[in-house]
Amino acid sequence: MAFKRLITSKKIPAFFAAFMLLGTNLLMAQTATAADPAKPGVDWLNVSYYVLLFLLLAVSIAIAGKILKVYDLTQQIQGKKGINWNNVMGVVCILFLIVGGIGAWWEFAVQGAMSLPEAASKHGVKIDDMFWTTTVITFIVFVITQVLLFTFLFRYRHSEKRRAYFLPHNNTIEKVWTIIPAIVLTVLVIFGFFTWQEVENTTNTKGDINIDITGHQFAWYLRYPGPDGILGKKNFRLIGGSNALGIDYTDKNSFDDLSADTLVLPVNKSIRINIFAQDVIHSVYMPHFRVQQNAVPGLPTFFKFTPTITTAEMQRKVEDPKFEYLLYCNKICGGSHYNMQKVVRVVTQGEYNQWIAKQKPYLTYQLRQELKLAAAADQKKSISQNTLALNN
Ligand SMILES: [Cu+2]
Repeated sequence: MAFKRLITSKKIPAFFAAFMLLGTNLLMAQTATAADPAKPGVDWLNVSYYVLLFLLLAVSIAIAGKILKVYDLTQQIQGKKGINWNNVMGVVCILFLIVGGIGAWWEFAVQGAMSLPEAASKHGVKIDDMFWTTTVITFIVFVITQVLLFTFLFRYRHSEKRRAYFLPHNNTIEKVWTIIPAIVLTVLVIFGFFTWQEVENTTNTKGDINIDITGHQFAWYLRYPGPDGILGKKNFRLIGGSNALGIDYTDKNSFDDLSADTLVLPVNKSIRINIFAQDVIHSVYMPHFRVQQNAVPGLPTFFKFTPTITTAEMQRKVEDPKFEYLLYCNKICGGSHYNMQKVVRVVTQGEYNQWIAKQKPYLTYQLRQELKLAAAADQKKSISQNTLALNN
């Protein structure tokens, strides 16, 4: 009874209509904003205009609903039938299916291209294959179920002339809707499993180039190995003064390590990024390379990938000479989280060699002085301790 009351209440069609209108209005606001290239970002004036317009339309629908209700009641007082809300509901369902279908298609056609930029790494192509397979399968299921749902709501709406067919149980239907989704989901899960195995490639964890990426509120530190190709050891206890990463200079491999502002990567070389965090959780996110890995304090991780398209090539592809790949933080890590990004530049091996030759050593003059002072202080301490011990 409660369900019948809900179905026959005029609130449902009003809700459907309002929902469709909100969607359309927000999309219009977005298109209107995007249409003006001189104004990047969200044009809030435009958005508020459409939000107000939406509220106005919602109020109008509510008023129309009230008027209909009054009309309905007067008809009933006069002994007439009044409005058949079941028919109204049925028609609204069909309208919702048509408008919703067009909306879903519009969303895909206009904004689909924004969902994933072209993959610029070897494994990215495999991730995209998986993504599109899943999208196509779920889209087919979506279309079939929505068409059936709303068509049935319309076709079998309540009618005085028809008695409902009572179907307590049907084994065939149970089998079909259990076995088919089980097979499809198993295929998708296995596909995902093998793709992930390949991406992680745990049999060979070494990269052609090893780079440390350390997140802290609110920036990324980069450390490249020097000519020896090996990154020196780190120890969080040594963090302090100019030694922001806590590099251990008892390890000779640390002496030639380099610091860099931009993450520059040679194309078609396997890159291993070692991921660290110094305070809270951050996340290394490079959408074009389909790379995302959490940076967790106290839990060093790594990710290996091979960039395949240089920045210059991508600039030509997207017809934007200012295009840059970016490294973002993808965990909301605090107030300036939005600012935690770095330019990533993929270059040829020759350009990379030129660039790396210009990078400054992490061991700066200031850090050397600090280390000398610290060593001297240590020495002084041990001498005074020795003297104390002798005196006693
Ligand atoms: Cu962050």
